[in-house]
Amino acid sequence: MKRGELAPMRITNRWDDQAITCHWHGLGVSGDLDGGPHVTIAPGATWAPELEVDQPAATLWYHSHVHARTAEHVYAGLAGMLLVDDPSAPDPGLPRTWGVDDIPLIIQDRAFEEGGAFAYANRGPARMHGFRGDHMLVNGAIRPEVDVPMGLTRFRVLNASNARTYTLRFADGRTFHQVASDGGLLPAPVPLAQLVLAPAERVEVVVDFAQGGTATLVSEGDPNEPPGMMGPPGTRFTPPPSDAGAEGEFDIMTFRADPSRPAQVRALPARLAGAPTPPEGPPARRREFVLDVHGGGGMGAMGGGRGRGMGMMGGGMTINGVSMDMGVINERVRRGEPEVWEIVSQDMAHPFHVHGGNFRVLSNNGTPVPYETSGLKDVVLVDGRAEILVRFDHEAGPSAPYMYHCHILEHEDAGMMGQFTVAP
Ligand SMILES: [Cu+2]
Repeated sequence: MKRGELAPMRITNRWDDQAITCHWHGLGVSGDLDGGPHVTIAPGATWAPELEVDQPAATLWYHSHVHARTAEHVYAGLAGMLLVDDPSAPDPGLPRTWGVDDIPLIIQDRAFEEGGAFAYANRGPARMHGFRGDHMLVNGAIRPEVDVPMGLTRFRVLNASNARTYTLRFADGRTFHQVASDGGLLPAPVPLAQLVLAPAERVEVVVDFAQGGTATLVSEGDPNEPPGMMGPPGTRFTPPPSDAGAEGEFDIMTFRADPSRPAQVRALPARLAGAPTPPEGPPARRREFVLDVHGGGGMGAMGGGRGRGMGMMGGGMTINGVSMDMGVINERVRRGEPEVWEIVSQDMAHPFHVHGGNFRVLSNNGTPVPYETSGLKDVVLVDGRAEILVRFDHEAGPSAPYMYHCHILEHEDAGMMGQFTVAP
């Protein structure tokens, strides 16, 4: 999509037995166009919204968002990457030849049945901790290899996994530069040796392959994954071997610098045009959101039996003590008014996502988060407490409200989600 255009979309549901939705994750549009749980597309039906695109260039995505079915839908494949370009912004000088030195990487973990179909079971530990597969897929291929030019390559990385948080780095330890986060370009490239990418987060990074050879992208294990949980019951876990060899580390994919492909871009720009620090007005209000996997008291009555029994209890996960109810508006927000939201994660880290616009992360566990390294976000991984500065420029009425929720999809489906309206 291009900034300034009215993008006509057509989404047809070819499933014959269940409704879907199409949520534009990260796109600033009103609630009726947002594709949340209320905007369902019946089997055989077509949804044709016109989306007014007015935001900086960014790497976004889209996915089905039916309440209590999102994990199953995204796992089955109802997700994709969505790019917004901004023709009115100055060219930042980054690699931009699509498929050559500007490459999308949609990272997902999957488990397979014997016949090759995706295996999925939302029960037991997967219900409590989220589902993790034992194979790494990038753009739908298992641990692929890709040839890149002998220069700078830009990767637009989306963690489209249901639950797995990655800590990404290269096996050879090379430094790379982050140039964008969820909401678009950072003010300047940020050098990194590794980065954490929680479910639904995006980063754009630039990697230098001028030295030639190969580089393998690896991840550390997920701190949210309970010990011994390696894929669903009944599937064989075959841990992918890693070049790096560290405990819990695994390969994601390999890049090969191709001497026959000359570099298109050799030098990283010092500044990235178009992302000044947004003004920070005084917040009109503070709200607190407490994310709880144990539900509204049910597990407490069981003596705090953590990690077991959620499925048997049938209890919901909660935000501020209540599970998602399609008929209840949990918060009412005024359009254009900055607010500070404090997100509290108990027991494990939760990636908190807000519909309707970007936010800034102000602090994480009391430590200020500089805008220069974080940029505009729509997902923040919270392990403890985080403060975010939100402001909504579009409206969402009670018939199609915005959502805030944990983006571990099994948590979202179990009720760790709430609804809010935005009105003048
Ligand atoms: Cu969660």
